[in-house]
Amino acid sequence: MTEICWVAPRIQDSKYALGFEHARLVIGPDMRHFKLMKKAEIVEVLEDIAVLLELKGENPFKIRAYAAGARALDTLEDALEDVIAEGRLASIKGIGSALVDKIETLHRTGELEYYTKLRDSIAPGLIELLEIPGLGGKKVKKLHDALGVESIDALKAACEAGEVAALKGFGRKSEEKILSGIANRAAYAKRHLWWAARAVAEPILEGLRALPEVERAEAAGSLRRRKETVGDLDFIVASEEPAPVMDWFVGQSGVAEVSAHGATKSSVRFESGLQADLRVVPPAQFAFALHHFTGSKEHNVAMRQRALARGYSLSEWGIFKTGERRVQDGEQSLQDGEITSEAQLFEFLGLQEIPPEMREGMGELELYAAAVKGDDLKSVPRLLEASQIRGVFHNHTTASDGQDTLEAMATAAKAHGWNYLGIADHSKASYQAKGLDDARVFKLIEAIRALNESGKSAVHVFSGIECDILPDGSLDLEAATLEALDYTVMSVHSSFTQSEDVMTARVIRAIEHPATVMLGHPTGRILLRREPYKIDLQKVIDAAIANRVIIEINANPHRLDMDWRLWRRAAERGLMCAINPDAHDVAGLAHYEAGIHIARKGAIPPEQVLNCRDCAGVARWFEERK
Ligand code: DGT
Ligand code: CA
Ligand code: CA
Ligand code: ZN
Repeated sequence: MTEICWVAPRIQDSKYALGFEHARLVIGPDMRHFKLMKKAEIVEVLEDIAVLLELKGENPFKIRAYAAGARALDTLEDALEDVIAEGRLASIKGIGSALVDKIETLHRTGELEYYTKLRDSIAPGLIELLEIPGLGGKKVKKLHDALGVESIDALKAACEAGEVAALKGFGRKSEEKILSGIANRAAYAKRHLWWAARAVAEPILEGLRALPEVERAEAAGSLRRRKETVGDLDFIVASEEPAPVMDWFVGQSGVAEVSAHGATKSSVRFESGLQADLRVVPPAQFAFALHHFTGSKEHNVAMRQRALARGYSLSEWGIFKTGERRVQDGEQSLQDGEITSEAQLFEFLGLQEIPPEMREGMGELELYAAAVKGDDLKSVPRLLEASQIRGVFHNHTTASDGQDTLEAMATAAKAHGWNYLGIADHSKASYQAKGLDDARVFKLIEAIRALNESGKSAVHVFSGIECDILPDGSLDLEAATLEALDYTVMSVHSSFTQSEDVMTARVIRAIEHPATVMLGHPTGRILLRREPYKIDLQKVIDAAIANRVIIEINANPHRLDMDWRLWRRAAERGLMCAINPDAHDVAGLAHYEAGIHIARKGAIPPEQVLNCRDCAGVARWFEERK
């Protein structure tokens, strides 16, 4: 369960943050901490119960009652509070009498004894097996009954012995799938979402900075470079008195294990599995240590080579004339002689300051070198800033599987300081997400028009749709419907296992449709959970550029595709991007920040980010596309 516990509370709401296609068992102690449980969380508990009952081999009617109850609750149009307050829960189709009490209890207290007891009655190893893609309650029960499998290790051994392939209802293919699921799970468990890691790092950083002995404290490593996933946290502190800082660090609440407690270096592991390193250095070394431990390794190698070529050796301790002590003053161009900041270190080596996001050893030194002389400032990337964002696209409302209304989302957009908000609910093929058919799209367009004209919305709302790209590449809605919207986002939500050729042709066909404005989450990856589907992204990028289609940066911290590694080249070739939080509630809008990090890592110039345009500029882009 490591990865689940890991997800910060704001994105804990799993499948709702991700879209229905990621429905997946989420059983965690976190559930118990909620008071006044939200509808989405109750749906998850009911779904969990159905799976657990399956695993126990209970009566199918009972199982179906929970599954049906979950579905009925999920598609409930009215607010759950109201339905409960008016005593209408029992009258809702699909919610049996046995469920009414349980739903009310969950809603009121966030707890359900029946659920807790059920979970506790099952071996934890079996519950863990449910995390492997493709294994539901029924299959886990079969594996347990037939092979006595009760842990992931045992399942792996059974697969390797060919016992699973021989089982009725499994076969060689599903054995392979289970094995790759187990391998992925092990790799995923080693890393953590950036968003979740940041939530852990922030209070630690605040705690360190509040210590009287601490002069400066920063989080370095991949967290500072804003990588999409983080292996461990790296804190660097400047202090003359390391001992009390170390003691505070290893004594923090939540520390499960102290792996090292040294004079200047300590390492801890939190209950969630995330580890953190702390290094305390004398203030004069801080800039060097911060730079070194920010990395990346590849960036450091390039920096060291540059220093060597100039007759210096660079390390976390400082910069020395080869064979001598640390550079203090004299021939150096530094005003005050000392290097006390990263900017000065870069300048000393003839570089503009390289932002941490760009320090991935992908040629950044060349990009930031010439500019110091002032003759080629063009070559220094201008990275996107949060203050340049004027609105965001691709957000869901209660019209499909969002948790908040159109009006609430617009109000929240205003609170972010934006001028506009793009709505893009699901289309009908995403039936589990209550996707809209053509008629409902027209109603939504009308509702958005009315809201804009009423003057009640503080931001302008653009009407859009997240329209499914069907397996053959055709679109889920009529061309006339798509044309009536301000803009469209086309996404794949089904048939993920198509061959690379078929998937690539499918997506390109959608890109070539005249009504397509944006391509949504182009790889379907769920970080640390699901691999991208097979697709030739270079061909997709070519098609998008040729057709002036925007590729989104899906800013949901679980997705973050298209990947930043592809953006640098694609942006140079003129590809436009939009930062799309894919928010399923008002809190989800804040994820745009993770999208900014990807745009920065991808060095996408602000002119190529649609969100930097004002309302009229965005409207013009949409209009010119038609
Ligand atoms: P992570 O934790 O796997 O997400 O990635 P990082 O980049 O945070 O790596 P980590 O925590 O192993 O080390 C932090 C930084 O320390 C790393 O980015 C660069 C520096 N560093 C660590 N080991 C080496 C090394 O062997 N050579 C060089 N040049 N730098 C290193
Ligand atoms: Ca690290
Ligand atoms: Ca580390
Ligand atoms: Zn989607």
